[in-house]
Amino acid sequence: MDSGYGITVLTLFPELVREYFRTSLVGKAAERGALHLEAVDIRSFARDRHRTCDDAPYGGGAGMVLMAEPLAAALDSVDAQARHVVFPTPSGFPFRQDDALRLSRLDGMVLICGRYEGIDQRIVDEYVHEELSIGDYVLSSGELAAMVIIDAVYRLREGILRSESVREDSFQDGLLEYPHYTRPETFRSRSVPEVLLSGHHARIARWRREQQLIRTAEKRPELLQHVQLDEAERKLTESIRTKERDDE
Ligand code: 6GU
Repeated sequence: MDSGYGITVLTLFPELVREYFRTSLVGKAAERGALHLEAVDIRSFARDRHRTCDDAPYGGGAGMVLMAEPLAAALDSVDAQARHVVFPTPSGFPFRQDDALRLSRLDGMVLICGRYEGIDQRIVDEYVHEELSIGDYVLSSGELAAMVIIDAVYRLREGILRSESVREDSFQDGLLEYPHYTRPETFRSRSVPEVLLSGHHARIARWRREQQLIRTAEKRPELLQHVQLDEAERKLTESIRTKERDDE
């Protein structure tokens, strides 16, 4: 199964990224030929004998900035002008499930891992199609964010290829997931909810939907704006939100 989906990561820590490729499920998918993975060492494109890849920012300030020249050489070596280039950065647009789905429908991507202070803006202007942030906190460099993006994208890609259901995922239907249980039936005097043992599929589906609504209303009420609710569901979530306001 070769989908032709190609992922290239440009990084100063190629061993870190290769270890992820080697150890994780995304690596197993690559072994099956479902996608192609590559980590490119930016440092090997440095021009001086010290292999310098970063320098102090013009205008002053803390930290170091990835230099344009090694990065451009690394990008050219993977034919980045003809590919979709993603720059993970805390200053990017928020990365969400629908971005993962959109990226999974392309034929691959090139990810640039910078230091958190950033990369020379001229590289962004010349090569980058989108800047994505994985959340409102700052990481010291882009590798972990790139791995997060790759994981979210490749599993959807596999889902599409195997026409496997990804519909039940959190966020795929705009709600958080319902709780899961497996054997044993009682663990430290905590029993599995009765309904799940009933074999009554309609009741189980109703209970799960209700749990999703309760969890979402409690933890992520802002997500409910984008979800179609019937009258009873609207009342349920509203009662939770009212209760939370009263508890404050
Ligand atoms: Cl994409 N990169 C870094 N360095 N920090 C982040 C981030 C990305 N997203 C959130 N924090």
